[in-house]
Amino acid sequence: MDTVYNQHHGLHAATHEFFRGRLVPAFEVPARADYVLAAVQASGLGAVREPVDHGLGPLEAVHSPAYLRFVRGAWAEWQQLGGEGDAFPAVWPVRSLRSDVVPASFAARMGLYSMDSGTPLTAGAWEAAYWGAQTTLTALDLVLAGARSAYALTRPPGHHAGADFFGGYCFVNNAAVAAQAARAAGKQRVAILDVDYHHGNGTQAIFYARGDVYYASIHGDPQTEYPFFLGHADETGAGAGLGCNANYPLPAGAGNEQWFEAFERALVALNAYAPELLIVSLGVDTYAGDPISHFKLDQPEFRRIGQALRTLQLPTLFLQEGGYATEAIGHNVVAVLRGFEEGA
Ligand code: OKP
Ligand code: ZN
Repeated sequence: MDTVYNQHHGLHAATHEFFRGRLVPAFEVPARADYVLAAVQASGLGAVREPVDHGLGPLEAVHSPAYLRFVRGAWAEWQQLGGEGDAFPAVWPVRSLRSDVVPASFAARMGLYSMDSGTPLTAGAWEAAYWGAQTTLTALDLVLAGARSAYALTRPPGHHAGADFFGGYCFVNNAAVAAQAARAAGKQRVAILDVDYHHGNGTQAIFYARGDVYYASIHGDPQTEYPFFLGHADETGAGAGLGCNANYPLPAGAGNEQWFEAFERALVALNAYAPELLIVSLGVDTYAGDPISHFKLDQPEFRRIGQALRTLQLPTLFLQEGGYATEAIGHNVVAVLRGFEEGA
């Protein structure tokens, strides 16, 4: 299995993020990808390739052009205002406020186009997110050209980003960009399976009313876990997408057995959808050693995840999402990819 990787991710290097009202050292850091790259190179899995630039078009097929324009220019605006350090939103257009008028104020637009204050907008955020999407699209090309699977080694992650907002460390929704590009390339039914600890609210929302892209996620129960406001089991899709969204929330603290029970139910339902392509939002923050998440998966389980995914017998695109136990991410990701290559 080949990997697509880009160095531009390193330009997005937040030092701090807000946590419980204080600035704490950032969790979503360049070293995450460095560790994964080292593990991939040591694994002999396959070649490591560079992304091909597909331009803004595939991003605009998922995100609003106004949102993309804002993120692209946000750092320059922030600098113009004399901003010091990374930019954070602090005010949001919640219920009873208007979100149909785009304010002139930068602070107001930061809120209009975001969902939380936990996502530092850095000097290189746009560049990293843009090339993350190109990395994803290049890995998709490998699969569309007939490869059994490919892995997009990207950061920042993408699954919390919506059509017109950033959040949860995410700016561009790579899974959604890939699914939409696969549809444009002629795949009729695409399934996204999100195994990150956190519910992929952005991905779900983008395809919620569509029958051509199926979304399934196993994640920490939003009653207590980020992103809190989406990811419940009764969210099954709307309109043409009814029955094409499946959430498997599990309580914080869930371990190997509980997680795999839900995962296997998700695989059965996804298989019944009969997709032509599988996109895996591969977060490994389900690991017991993850510093911000609360499932208890042990290292051998990651190989089992890959083995189980292979049984679907689908062209499969793996996309990197979360995983914050920095030194363990590489091992856990490679274990999934190896498990997939080897089978049971
Ligand atoms: C992104 B991905 C912890 C508070 C939660 C947001 C977590 C985003 C996770 N400091 N902050 O799904 O791995
Ligand atoms: Zn996560």
